[in-house]
Amino acid sequence: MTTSTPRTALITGATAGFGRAAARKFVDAGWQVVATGRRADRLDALRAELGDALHPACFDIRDEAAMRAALDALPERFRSIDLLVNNAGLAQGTKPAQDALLSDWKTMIDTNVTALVTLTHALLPTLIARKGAIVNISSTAATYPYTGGNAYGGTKAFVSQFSLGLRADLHGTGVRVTAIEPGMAETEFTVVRTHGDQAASDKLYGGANPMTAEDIADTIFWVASQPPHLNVNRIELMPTSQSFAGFQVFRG
Ligand code: NDP
Ligand code: 8X3
Repeated sequence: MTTSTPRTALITGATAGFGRAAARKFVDAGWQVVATGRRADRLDALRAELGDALHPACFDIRDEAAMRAALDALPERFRSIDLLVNNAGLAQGTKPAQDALLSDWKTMIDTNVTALVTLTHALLPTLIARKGAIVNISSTAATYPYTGGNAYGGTKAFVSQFSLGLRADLHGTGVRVTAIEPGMAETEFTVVRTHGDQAASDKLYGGANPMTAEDIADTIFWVASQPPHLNVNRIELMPTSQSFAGFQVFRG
């Protein structure tokens, strides 16, 4: 009988939404998963649900020292990371730039950009050694501006361009890099964006038949399941109910 060593994914933001659905998907498919997030109770519940193929790592991704301590504390069998899924992220606020809170902008940049590059930088040696892969969760907001999208769209444009830049730099290493750019998907995203307004979230998604967390988890898993000679550079996906509108014109 032969036994193969399971591959290991580190998935950030695994306490909700895409990240939690992805953790379930990968463990169900035989992977080991390091699942991160701030909510320890959610991570503990996921560990109870998925068993010892899941290692919970509880830290605020903006706290570099906590991130490094969590990586240093990984049990031996979870240290050989083959796949980094940079998923943790958020939008904060829906107001136009002139009415937005600077603190919201800084939270988005610290989480969606600074933390993402810090973790990626820390794991690059391991990923190169293992000819691994990076999947970065960007957004349609990276490409299509909308009112109130300001700094959020800026952070996601960074994620998409950073992904392409990583591809260029990692040329010849065997490390694959993908940016996934989803449109509207129902998760806790809008409750977080509105600082806790569940009614606003229900209104946004109500009747729209949005994508689900599982749709995105399936996409992440499909990307990770491609053969080593094939790199998916970027994927943009939307619910069928969502499309594009025109430019706005101000007449004074
Ligand atoms: P959720 O709010 O459901 O999940 C976000 C996850 O990110 C949670 O697990 C949360 O964990 C984690 N997270 C946020 N801030 C931090 C932090 N400071 N430290 C550690 N973890 C953090 O949203 P989604 O699943 O929808 O979002 C996942 C990603 O997908 C994000 O990058 C988002 O921008 C992107 N996206 C979402 C879309 C959507 O329509 N839903 C569309 C396109 C992109 P915790 O709170 O426990 O720390
Ligand atoms: C989330 C999608 O359209 O709310 O990244 O920006 S959107």
